[in-house]
Amino acid sequence: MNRYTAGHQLLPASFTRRAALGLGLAAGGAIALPMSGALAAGEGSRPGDRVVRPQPSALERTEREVALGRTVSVIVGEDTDEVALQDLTELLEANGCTVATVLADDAGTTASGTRIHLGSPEDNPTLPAALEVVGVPGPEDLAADGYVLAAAKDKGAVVVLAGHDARGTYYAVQTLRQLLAGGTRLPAVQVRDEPLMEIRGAIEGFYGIPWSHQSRLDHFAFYGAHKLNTYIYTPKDDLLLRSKWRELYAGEDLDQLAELVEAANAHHVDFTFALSPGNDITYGSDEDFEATVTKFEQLRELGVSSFYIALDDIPTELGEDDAAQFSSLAEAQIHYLNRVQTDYVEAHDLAPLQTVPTHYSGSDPSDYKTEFGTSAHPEIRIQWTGEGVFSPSITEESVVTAVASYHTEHLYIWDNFPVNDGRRDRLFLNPLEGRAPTLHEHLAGFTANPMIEPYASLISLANYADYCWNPPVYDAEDSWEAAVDELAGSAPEVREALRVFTDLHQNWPYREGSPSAPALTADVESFWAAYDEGEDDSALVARLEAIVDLESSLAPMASAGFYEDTLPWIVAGGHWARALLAQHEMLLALLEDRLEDASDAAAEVAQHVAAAGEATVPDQREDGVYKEDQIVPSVGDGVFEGFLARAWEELREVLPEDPSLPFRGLPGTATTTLDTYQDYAVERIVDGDLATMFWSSRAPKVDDVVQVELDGSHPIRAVKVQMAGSDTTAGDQIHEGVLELSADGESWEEVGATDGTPVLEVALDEPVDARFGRLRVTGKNPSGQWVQIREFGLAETAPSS
Ligand code: LTM
Repeated sequence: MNRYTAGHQLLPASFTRRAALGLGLAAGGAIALPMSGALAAGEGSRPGDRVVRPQPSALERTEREVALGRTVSVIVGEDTDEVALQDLTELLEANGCTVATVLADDAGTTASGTRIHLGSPEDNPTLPAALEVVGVPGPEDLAADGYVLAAAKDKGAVVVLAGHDARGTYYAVQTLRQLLAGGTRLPAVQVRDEPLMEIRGAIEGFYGIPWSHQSRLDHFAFYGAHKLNTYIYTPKDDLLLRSKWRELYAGEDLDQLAELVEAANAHHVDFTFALSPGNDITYGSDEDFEATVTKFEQLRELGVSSFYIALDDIPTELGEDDAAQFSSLAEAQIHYLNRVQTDYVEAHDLAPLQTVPTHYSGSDPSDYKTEFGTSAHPEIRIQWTGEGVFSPSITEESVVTAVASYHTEHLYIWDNFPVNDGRRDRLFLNPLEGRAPTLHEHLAGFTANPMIEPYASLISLANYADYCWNPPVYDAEDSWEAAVDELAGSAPEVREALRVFTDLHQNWPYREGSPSAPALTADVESFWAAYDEGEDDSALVARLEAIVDLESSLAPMASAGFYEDTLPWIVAGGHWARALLAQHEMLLALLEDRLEDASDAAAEVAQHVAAAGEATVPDQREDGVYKEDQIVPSVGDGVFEGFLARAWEELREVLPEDPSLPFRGLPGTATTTLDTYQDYAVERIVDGDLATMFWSSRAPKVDDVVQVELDGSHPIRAVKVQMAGSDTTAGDQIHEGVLELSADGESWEEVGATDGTPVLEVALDEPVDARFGRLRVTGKNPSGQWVQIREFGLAETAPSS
């Protein structure tokens, strides 16, 4: 049982992610502090407990807790960070204190009640004496963003919130908030804390609907509270960043950018503006350099002091003018970047220029990387995505190699997690894993490329906050549990419901062996084990009912945005669960030999599956036009489909002619000329399981084939090929191909052709004697899309669905 759920279990089978994965409760990545009377031994953390996250680099116990009392004087210098002061005042007032702000010069005469000394050594002259009173060294030796928090009794309570700098001061207040946990008693601890990574945050760098203005504002507040300090603005489908990058912002767009910059500053988040001119820039052109700095000037006037040129996903051939001036892409790009760095960034005393190169993954040296790295101005910050575009793990070894290959001292990670622009039907709600605990020794930091759904991305961003601050102690499971609880709010039943939901979105397809809906899978497996013994197992039904209920049980979540973002998936999950509940009825009826009831229940399934297959997720493509209801939300990582397939087999055995039975191909073996991505082997297209698939690792070429061979020749009347992630949304598939049958594998008869949809289904009036069926590529895929095939079946009877 998980410590957050003690006494509140909804489901008979333990439903937490940790439990579902068979993990014990390891030491956490945060510190839960026992408070006098607040926690009984072994009870663990619950709402109101004092947990400091990200885990501080040093937190020591002191002799006794300190009560703040009702009257508090906050002593500040003239230049003490205003945001920190405002946050602190609001925090104390919300916790029931009366607060007065006292300037350092007046502290001796005016301060009364508890004295809280707030600021950095540079802005608050009362700090040295106050630090002596509380008996701790100051924050001068800490890294940027570090702080000291300590308290003592000295004719009343004295508290020091001393930042190494303004942001550190603000972070000291965030830690105080966690320590007070809604009250006015400071636990018996002192904190000396600093981040191990300098850059910690997000890069809004995905394709698809850019985040809403409100969600960005909410993100900045979340980042501030979680000590994330970076946000890079570069949504691929903001047309004024890419296709129309030379145009300036105007009207509401400009007003909103101004508000964003202000809000980011208010939460001590560095707002970086990243332009993507690479699709049509002439690197050596004075006009394009002027267009770049004119655009940057517009943002600088709004208060932006950090700029970025994104060179990812652009042509690798130089245009005519550049080809005449430069001998390589890297040379041309560096000419341009260095010019921006020296003539613009340095001229205005801005933060060093940042960039992502065109070749941004893989650690091995290449001509491009060597030229890019050795010629780049040494101050330019360079992003890298790891060994792959998506990197299941990032090891110290590959980072060290990448640092050498790019010849830079300023490498930091563009981490393509949890981004879902390549799988817009999916949510990735699994924890951040696989980043080595020592990367801070070689890197400046991480920016996560999040999902198109901003609030659904907050789970992983909380993980990044914990990881980047203190990688050696990062505990993915612990951090994940805390993030889920935070978004759910304090109600135990909502926390439980959110775990039921997140369980359905745990699979990250870019990591081999990533679990699929682990708690649901466990219940499904128990169900089948019992069924094979002629018994029912109620845990699965309880879970399915909980999934049906999610639309109402998650509505009161603390994060309303998360609920709204994920509603299409919540609703689709309900339809799947209803389909399985109907099948459960069918299976029970089969067990009890009530064949008519079984058939009736089976007839109900199709309507729920059809409802689950409706496109309800909006989308936006290169034209920048937002469209409702474009994508079918994918829920359950294929486990619902797997259950369905097995249940149909049970029905088929007893009632082989039942009209509800779906199409099923004859047994066969599969081969392909395409290369295979990870373990998405081609045999999966004939395993009868729609939850598994073949995935190519490249775009198909003309005459590539995917082929199925039967055990011998059969009179074939129907063929069905199910490509892409679902039957209703086009994606990775063979876009241009013909379906052919053959008795000998040599002479082929064309019986159908693709039409751009993911399902190719052919019913033949006259049967064709065939041992082989193949889909042969006849044209290129758009945008170099790869190929996914879930099932490829040849049958002697026409499909009924
Ligand atoms: O990863 C980089 C540097 N660029 C793009 C991203 O914009 C995109 O979001 C991800 C994930 O699809 N892949 C990229 O190549």
